[in-house]
Amino acid sequence: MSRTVVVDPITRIEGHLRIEVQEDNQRIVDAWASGTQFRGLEIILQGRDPRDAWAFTQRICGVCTVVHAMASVRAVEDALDIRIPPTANVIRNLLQGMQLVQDHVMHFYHLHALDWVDVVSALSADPAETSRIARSLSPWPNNSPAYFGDVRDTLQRFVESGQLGIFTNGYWGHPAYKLPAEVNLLAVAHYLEALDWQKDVIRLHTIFGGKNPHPNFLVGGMAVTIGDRDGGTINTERLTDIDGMIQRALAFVEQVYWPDLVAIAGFYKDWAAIGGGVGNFMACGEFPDSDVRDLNSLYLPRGVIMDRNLAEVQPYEHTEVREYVTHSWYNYQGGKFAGLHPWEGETEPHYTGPEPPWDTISDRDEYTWMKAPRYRGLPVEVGPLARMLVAYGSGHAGCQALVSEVLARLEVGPEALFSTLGRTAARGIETVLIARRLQHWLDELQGRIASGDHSTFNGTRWEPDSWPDSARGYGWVDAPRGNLGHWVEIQDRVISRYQCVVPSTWNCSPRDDRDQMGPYEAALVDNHPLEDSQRPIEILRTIHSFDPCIACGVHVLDAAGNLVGQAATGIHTRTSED
Ligand code: NFE
Ligand code: MG
Repeated sequence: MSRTVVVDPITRIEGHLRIEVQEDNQRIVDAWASGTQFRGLEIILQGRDPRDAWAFTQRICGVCTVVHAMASVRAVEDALDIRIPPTANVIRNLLQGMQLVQDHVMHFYHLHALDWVDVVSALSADPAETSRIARSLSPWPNNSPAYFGDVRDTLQRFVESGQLGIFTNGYWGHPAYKLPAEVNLLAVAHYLEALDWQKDVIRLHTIFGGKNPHPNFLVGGMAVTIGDRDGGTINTERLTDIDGMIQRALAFVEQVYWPDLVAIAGFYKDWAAIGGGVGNFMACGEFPDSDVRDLNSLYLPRGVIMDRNLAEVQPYEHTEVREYVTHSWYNYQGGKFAGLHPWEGETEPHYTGPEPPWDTISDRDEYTWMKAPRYRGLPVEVGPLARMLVAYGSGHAGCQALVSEVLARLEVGPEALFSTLGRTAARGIETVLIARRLQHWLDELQGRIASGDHSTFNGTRWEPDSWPDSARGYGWVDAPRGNLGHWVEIQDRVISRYQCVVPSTWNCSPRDDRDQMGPYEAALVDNHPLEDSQRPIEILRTIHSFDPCIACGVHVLDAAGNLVGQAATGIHTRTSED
């Protein structure tokens, strides 16, 4: 007898995600991922000035605060054949690089760690022993017995007040938690430290982009001026401030996040054989040296890996992308089995039920607001694991060194990468690489400034009368959660069509025209345990390892902000006869 287990909403994510699985004998045998809220940004953009699009698309998400603006300005620059000055390019790298580092650290501590770290168990930790462990792992200075004693007392006060606050609703005490109490306390201390750390380092955005979240962008460059005289926004004092943020970002990544990740992973090695999924991976690459068209200059390379074959990295061609709506609440003019490239893309919502409140939706033909993107007809995973596999397979020395270090310390082989644990480890590897790279970009910026290269804006195509009557462009960003594409079509100087295919759309994709599962779904049926259907922590582990953002993935507000379907909250289990 099998059971249907519904987790809705899955917490600690951005947006509304519902997971339904079929469980049989404590294994997951089938799975459905559903984005349950409709949005409408692709429609809102029609008829608007393409120079303004970034400010709208950026509101797709409050987590990846930079990347939808970046993808948008790159799409418009591609359409209008605009090259940005190298100084603007390096400023974009710094903004995006710091966002990735902040985003990944926050994901680990605030969105994912509590799937592995039992907060309540930390109450019984011995602070002296936690201190000894901390000193054995890292030179990070907050490591005294008194410090960890204070953290434990703070946690104790939370619990005694009856309000676990940010720690409410965990499956505390679940036997799947494997860390000793002292390691749990260490992780809780760093959870709290990471909150303060992130708000310090992300001030880099306020200097280069005026504010955070949602710093300012500009088609043709960046909206900053350089110079110590003339009131430039980038001056010696601010560069010193940025240098400090970069140092503190790197110190936390190398001395806190990375050692914690490797230490915690050591207790969960069984998760290196669970949750792999589709086995196809794609990266559009990121961080161009000076010109986004020079793909050889990308710090993280572009490519596709099919069927877990690390020996062959294939080229990525955006023309091979199609989106399907066979199992989604949309209509295409060409019917439910058509696959459309985003330049021909359509966004026509068509909700076919069920009426809320929902019991299950997995038995419906259509069950999500996510479209199903496919590459050469196949589902692919995007994100840190995809990027690190492509970098590894392409011979990226820094990536290979860190991958080898992790595999050696965990005593596992490369096949362990294709798993829930591999996904979480790859995010850490990438964070170390980019945190180290930030200093390189700052040095480059300072060198350009010293040599008088102060130009941050190319205005040759700013005026619409310099544009062709019709144009189209593709803007790509390898965002924290993976390959992001914006496709714009401009007719008579306004946007005639705009399509976004977003990392979480790739990963949270439903089944397609050929009934192939999307990456979340496939990962949940890949050797996947589910011990206690009332406390489905295993589902959280694998889904959170992708770092889901459903606000991004659906990206399509009803103009009035209406919730189209009101889902039941929480977890329920239904036993079926089959
Ligand atoms: Ni809303 Fe986003 C990232 C983008 S995810 S977080 O990273 O693009 O799909
Ligand atoms: Mg879309």
